[in-house]
Amino acid sequence: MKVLMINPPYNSSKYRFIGLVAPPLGIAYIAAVLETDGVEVKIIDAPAVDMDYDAIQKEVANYSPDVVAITSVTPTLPSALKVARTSREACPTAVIVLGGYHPTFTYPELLKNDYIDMIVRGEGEYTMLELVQTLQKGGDLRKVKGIATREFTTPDRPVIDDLDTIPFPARHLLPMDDYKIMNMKLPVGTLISGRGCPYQCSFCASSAMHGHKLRLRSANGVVDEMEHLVDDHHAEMLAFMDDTFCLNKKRINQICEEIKERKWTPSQRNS
Ligand code: B12
Ligand code: SF4
Repeated sequence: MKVLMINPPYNSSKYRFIGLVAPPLGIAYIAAVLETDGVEVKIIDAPAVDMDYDAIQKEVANYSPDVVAITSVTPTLPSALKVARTSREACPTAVIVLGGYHPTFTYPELLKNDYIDMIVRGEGEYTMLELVQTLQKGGDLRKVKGIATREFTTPDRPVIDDLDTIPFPARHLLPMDDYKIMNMKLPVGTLISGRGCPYQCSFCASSAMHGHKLRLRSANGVVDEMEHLVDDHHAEMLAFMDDTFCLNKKRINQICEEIKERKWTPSQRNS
């Protein structure tokens, strides 16, 4: 099976102004899990490489994937829909899947578009894996938790309890040299040390997605990933993209202790 994952174009003058281009960790996590099962995966991060709709459509036609999987938050929805529609034109046999925060909560509306076959709701790692395995074997999609089609909606998939069991995001599929923060010329690495938040600020989507709960990775696993970013991707700046990185002081201290115990600082490692 060949899966093409796409972060659709997003030309925000605000983010251009502050010089922020960050990796789409969600689809990179899903890609990593698919790869552990031998699935061939490619990622197009359109905002990072300035790819327009025509170029994406050509890539879809050339790659001829079995599944096109597109990520979307609310502001990128129009762009995600355009990528879905043009992907259908370019590769009519591919199953077109949308996932991410916006599709999770608006799937009945989105499925009115006949160029979208399926929505993955909630965390995508194991839903996509099962979905791809089921498509490959010709099994019963009604048994895959966390999806919606025009014909049926399956029960929610419980959130992943132990985040340490997921592989690191498949950054080797991303254009790592194109990411930057505040236009700085420093190679940047982003990571997530936990998911969710116990609070419920009215403007925030976190608790709707994850429940009112913060799940934390172990300090050991987080520092392993920091090492991986510095050693394998030459990151000189690390940015945590958590909703609530500082909420659990004990775990922050554990991360600091773990860094001290390993006797390194990023600057020492790069010298
Ligand atoms: C880092 C970040 C940014 C960065 C970088 C964006 C990027 N490239 O990742 C910047 C600062 C640019 C940014 C900007 C904005 N952001 Co922001 N951001 C985040 C943040 C903190 C982390 C994203 C992340 O990496 N998550 C970790 C991964 C593992 O989770 P995930 O992306 O949700 O992916 C999982 C599932 O959603 C699902 N999934 C996702 N995509 C797909 C696709 C398929 C096919 C499948 C099957 C599944 C799937 O599976 C993934 C793995 O489990 C999130 C909050 C959060 N903690 O998630 C907010 C968040 C995504 N941002 C949000 C918002 C509102 C914005 C802005 C609109 C803010 C603004 N007013 O300008 C802009 C929109 C810009 C844009 N194009 O995204 C909201 C989106 C809510 C919504 N309604 O869609 C969030 C959820 C914050 C919140 N808690 O409300 N953001
Ligand atoms: S993540 Fe931040 S904004 Fe969202 S509910 Fe928690 S504290 Fe509020």
